[in-house]
Amino acid sequence: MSAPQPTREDKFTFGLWTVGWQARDPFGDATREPVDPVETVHRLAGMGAYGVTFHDDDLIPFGSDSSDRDKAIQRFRAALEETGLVVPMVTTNLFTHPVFKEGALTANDRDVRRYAMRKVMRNMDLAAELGAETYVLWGGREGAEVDVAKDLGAALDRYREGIDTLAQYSIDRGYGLRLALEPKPNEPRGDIFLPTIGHALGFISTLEHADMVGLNPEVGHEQMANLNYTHGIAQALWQGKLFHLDLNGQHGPKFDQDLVFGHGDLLSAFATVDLLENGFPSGGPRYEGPRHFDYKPLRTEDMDGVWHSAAANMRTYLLLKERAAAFRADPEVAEALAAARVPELGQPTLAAGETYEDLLADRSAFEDFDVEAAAARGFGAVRLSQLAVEHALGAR
Ligand SMILES: [Mn+2]
Repeated sequence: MSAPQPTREDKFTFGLWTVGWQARDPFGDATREPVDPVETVHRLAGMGAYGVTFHDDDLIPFGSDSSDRDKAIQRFRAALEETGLVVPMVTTNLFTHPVFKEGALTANDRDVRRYAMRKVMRNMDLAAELGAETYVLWGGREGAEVDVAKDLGAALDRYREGIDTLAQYSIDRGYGLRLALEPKPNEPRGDIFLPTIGHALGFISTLEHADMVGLNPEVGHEQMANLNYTHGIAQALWQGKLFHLDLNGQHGPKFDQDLVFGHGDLLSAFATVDLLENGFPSGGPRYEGPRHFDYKPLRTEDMDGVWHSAAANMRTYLLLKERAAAFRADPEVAEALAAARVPELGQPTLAAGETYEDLLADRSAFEDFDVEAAAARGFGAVRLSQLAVEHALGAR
């Protein structure tokens, strides 16, 4: 099979912190040197990426004075201009410094909450300057290990206050930044607030500016909670809340692995790419944003391995895109989908203009409905599953 080459049109983006991860883990020291963000921009551009994203501290080391800060931003901007890479999303590090050990926007310590809010606002200024459209908030330290050490209701009040204030800031400054919450069930905290896509969607509905707050769901984070990522982003998309996404790989419920996209549950990755590229079979909203990779090159890798892993994310995505297109174009798949009555689900249950009174009067719907015959019908889902496997394996 020939290797598809990534181009800008594929809209692949990477966090500076991905290839820049020095592979420090709870048990071991860094195995790699830091990477200059300017080098990352040039390397990724050379591979066909579309853009980069960053936390404030990825670009401007925590505690930099204003002249060092200006210098870091200036060098980064020059690299963007030279390569044409864009910055569609920016986020804040509210988790590394020990000041955030008990939380940031939901810390018990009010001074820490005020500091966290200022840290986000300062970086929203930079995000807007760089033309970003989405501002991600991952609350890695928003949570607890000890239930009675938090007022859980007040924590949600403060979370809502924080997001409402930041949304108002974006509106008043004319930044046009939409906020995207990133759910995660645990790690680094024992339990993190807004642990899944569903929790976050419920929370967003309580916000003052709910219209400009959506989600940035990550593959591994949902799979850590033993949930189906494709189903999760499908609901976010259906509710107009899929503002951005983090693609990576994970082997089920265990620590956050941040593997290369497709290097965990490959069939789930196939379904994810099929949804992103081909949409819902019956139509509806489509995701048009960047295909953003949030992964960590394995700790075993040297820098050659790091750049190889960056390319692997894009290559796997493009291969799955080809395979998903082949699946959708296969007449046998169309026939199997029809046999499974998948297209029928796109038909409203009541006919146009039909009321529940009409339904009550329809004897064929109930009194004369042959329940046993309907119960005996097979749906051929295994046949569809095998067709998907064969297409994913390139056997068809
Ligand atoms: Mn992760």
